[in-house]
Amino acid sequence: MTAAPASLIRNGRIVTASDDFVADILIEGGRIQAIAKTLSPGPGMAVHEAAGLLVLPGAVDVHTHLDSATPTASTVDDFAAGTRAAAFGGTTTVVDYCTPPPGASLMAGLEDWHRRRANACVDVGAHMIVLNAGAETLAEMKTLVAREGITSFKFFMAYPGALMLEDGALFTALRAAGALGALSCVHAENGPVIQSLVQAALAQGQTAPRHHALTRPALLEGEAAQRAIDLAELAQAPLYVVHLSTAQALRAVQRARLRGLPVFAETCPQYLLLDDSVYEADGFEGAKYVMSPPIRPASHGPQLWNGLRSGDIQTVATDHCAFTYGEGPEGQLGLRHSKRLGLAAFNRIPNGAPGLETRLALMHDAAVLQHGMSLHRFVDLVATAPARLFGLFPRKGTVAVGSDADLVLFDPQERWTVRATEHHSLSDYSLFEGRQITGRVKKVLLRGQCIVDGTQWLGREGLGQYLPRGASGRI
Ligand code: DUC
Ligand code: ZN
Ligand code: ZN
Repeated sequence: MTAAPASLIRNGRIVTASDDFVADILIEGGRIQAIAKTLSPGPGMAVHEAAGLLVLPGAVDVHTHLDSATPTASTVDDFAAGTRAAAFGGTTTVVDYCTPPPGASLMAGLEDWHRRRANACVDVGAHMIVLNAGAETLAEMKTLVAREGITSFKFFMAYPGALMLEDGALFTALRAAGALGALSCVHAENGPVIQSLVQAALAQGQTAPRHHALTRPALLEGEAAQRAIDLAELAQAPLYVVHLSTAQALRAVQRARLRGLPVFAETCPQYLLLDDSVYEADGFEGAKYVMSPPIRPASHGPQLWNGLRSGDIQTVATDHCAFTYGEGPEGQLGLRHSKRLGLAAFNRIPNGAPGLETRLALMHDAAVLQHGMSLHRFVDLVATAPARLFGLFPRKGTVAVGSDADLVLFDPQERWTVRATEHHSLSDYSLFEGRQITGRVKKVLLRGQCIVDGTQWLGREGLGQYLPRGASGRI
């Protein structure tokens, strides 16, 4: 694959997790070749004028489900659509969850994932979801780390009978991952108790979307997070709690970190910016917000912001797991991607929502402008820390000589309004519809190639490369 021609970014304000200065950036061979106060373009070299703009590292989203079959439906964004949406939102690296089909080996699941990711428009890595802890699976985990550059695994404590590992298997898998130096990602919700609450709700005829949230109480995330932490400590496994949404789970993480345990946490914009009043919407509208964990009561958000401030939560990812609310224009996308699968009962509503395109701008607006965080912390949350934790730093997640020239030219002052009709996901709604945001992605470079220029798409399917990842870095 040939690298993009040499180019120059001139006069941008470069902001990384640690630095903030105005300079020029010379790009050659897809990498950053030089950063200096003034650099001269070579003959015919493309020059991107960045005066007045921030130059940020391409954002890194370490939690997506593209072209993925879930127990109830298939996500609507394939790698082409999902990563195009990512690019428009300033995300140039995605680490996606590979779910092996039921009964398939991890290697077969990975092969299938590689086939599906071949049309990605930005660079992609994979985490592997582990559905059992049998000897063959444990042996495959070893091969994935050593040979395939897959250095993180996800274990579910929810969805009994489908995705869940019961505690003994979870402990075995954690121990194996820890011994391999891999990072264990955990979906922390108590699946069996949720199942009991769901059955009780349905037996009483409670079928509306809001019962999704009512049957997955915050306590059950806190309980599972603490259990996962305890099991990981015993198993000597570094742990990463994905999509953390509650004060209880955060307290469990904080207690562990105070004791010096290698426990990390991720949250998502929807848990920081929305509250459970979304489920009071008319009719079936609440289905748009059906995800697991659900959107929580308003008291949790401020505590999650405190967790970001204190550093107990290190990353903000999207959990982009997009479905449609309708069935696409003239029904062309069909029911298999649609929230409407759950019209009759909330437990049949596909779990998940889109988010890839809005994360960077939302977090700039919310973290920097509304919560007074530094630009450095913002960059760390959406790019640097995820790159470090998932073995991609310093190739990704920073602006430095030798790093991939994945760069976002960002106007910190432009005001705009989120409209699903203008986004690039195949989903037909946004969790943040109508929200006014200050700060907008203007240009995006992937390994030196300009793939987004304003509203213009200059990228292409298949441009994204597979990212074998190294060992998780500690932060
Ligand atoms: N967990 C995820 O991480 N994504 C979608 C649904 C779920 O349960
Ligand atoms: Zn999950
Ligand atoms: Zn997810």
